[in-house]
Amino acid sequence: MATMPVDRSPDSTLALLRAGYRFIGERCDRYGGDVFQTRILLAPTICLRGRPAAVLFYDNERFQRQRAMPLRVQRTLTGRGGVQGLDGPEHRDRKGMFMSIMTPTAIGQLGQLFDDEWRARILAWESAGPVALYDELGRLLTRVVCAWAGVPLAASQVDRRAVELHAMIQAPAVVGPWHWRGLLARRRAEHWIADIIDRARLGTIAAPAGSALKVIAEHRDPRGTLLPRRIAAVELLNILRPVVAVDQYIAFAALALHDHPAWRQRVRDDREATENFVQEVRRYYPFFPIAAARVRRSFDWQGHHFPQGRRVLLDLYGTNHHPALWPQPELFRPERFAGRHLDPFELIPQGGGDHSTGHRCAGEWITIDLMKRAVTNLTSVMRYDVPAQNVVLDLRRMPAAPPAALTLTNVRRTA
Ligand code: HEM
Ligand code: MYR
Repeated sequence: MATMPVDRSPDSTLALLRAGYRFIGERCDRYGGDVFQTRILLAPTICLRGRPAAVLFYDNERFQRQRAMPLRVQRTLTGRGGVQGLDGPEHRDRKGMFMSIMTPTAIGQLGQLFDDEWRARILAWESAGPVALYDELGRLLTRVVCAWAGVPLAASQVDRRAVELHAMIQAPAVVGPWHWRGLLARRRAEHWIADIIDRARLGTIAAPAGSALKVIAEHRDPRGTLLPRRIAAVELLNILRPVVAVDQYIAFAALALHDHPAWRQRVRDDREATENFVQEVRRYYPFFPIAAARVRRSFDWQGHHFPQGRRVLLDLYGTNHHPALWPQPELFRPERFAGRHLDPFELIPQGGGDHSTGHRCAGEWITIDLMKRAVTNLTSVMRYDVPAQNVVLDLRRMPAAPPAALTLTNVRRTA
């Protein structure tokens, strides 16, 4: 049996929160491999990165999600009782519910609403002062996703719901006031959405066929039972919150266009270049750092023992920056995707493996579609200046901070 390198610190939770996205990668580099053990949240935890590790991690026979996600993440980001923590037939059924919402027609409708809103907002941006892109997009996506999902939202409520959805995303990996803000935001948002689930079930809100509200409010498990109202709210928020979170990737795309101006021309009227650019944004920029699971039954892998119940973390960011998969990983080079066939375990910013049978992100196609549209809108529908500003990627913060800082001036509509 090979000895798994062990991080000597008695507990590395604070080190993880301090080192952020590079925590696993730095230690893997130090130990000269892609696996080590440490203690996180006072319990032994195995950390992994790379393609073979991703293949292992997404094997449902070996890993389960029950009790995998730290409570502080559930209480803010994901909610409790939702799809992320289910296994086996229960997961298959709940994931089927999500995937049934993601038809090409529905994704196209969301995209059309997004483009229409974006074009309408340019007018307001033209006459406004500096545009804080991330905040603007947060409100825009909140309006768009609620309209798409069938969730009624008064114009006066847009700001507060956008702030709540952002607060949940910003809270899981911080301590103190920003964490508390996320706890409160989740309580309020679950209350808001549970009430809407009740009204959809009573028929006092007419949820359109195929909308997320209708599908989730009316979903019956294999025993024919409706989801408890609080779980239905957690699941509907599992659509609303991450669609709003796409604003972070769009802000990263805007930052990449600013830092690599030659790509502004290249992506214009070129679908393949746009696709490659968006994939490189998802690979290069830090967002969802780590996926978590527990060993279902003891096994050995590459000579290392994985005991039943052990928590295992897969470094998504580190896999997207692994030199064996991505030559010169710290360079932003969209052309690396030209003609490259991607298997399901290489580019994993939104998880790996299969969407329907595993825990890979249900919203990956939506994310890519919205990002492509955003890149087209930023390059072919408007022009703008990016005033000198200090936009530094801080990999110690999860999620990384800079998109919040990106500001545009002199916005003009061009098409
Ligand atoms: C799961 C990332 C957008 C819905 C996940 C996972 C990651 C992720 C890393 C977990 C993978 C795992 O546990 O192995 C992201 C990122 C996004 C994004 C970075 C960019 C904003 C979306 C969107 C939606 C969505 C737009 C819905 C419209 C979900 C759901 C799950 C999930 C429902 C749970 C899947 C399951 O447990 O089976 N996402 N996501 N996400 N995501 Fe996303
Ligand atoms: C979503 O809302 O589900 C998608 C985007 C969330 C990004 C959150 C980034 C920070 C999360 C730290 C969690 C650590 C998980 C072990």
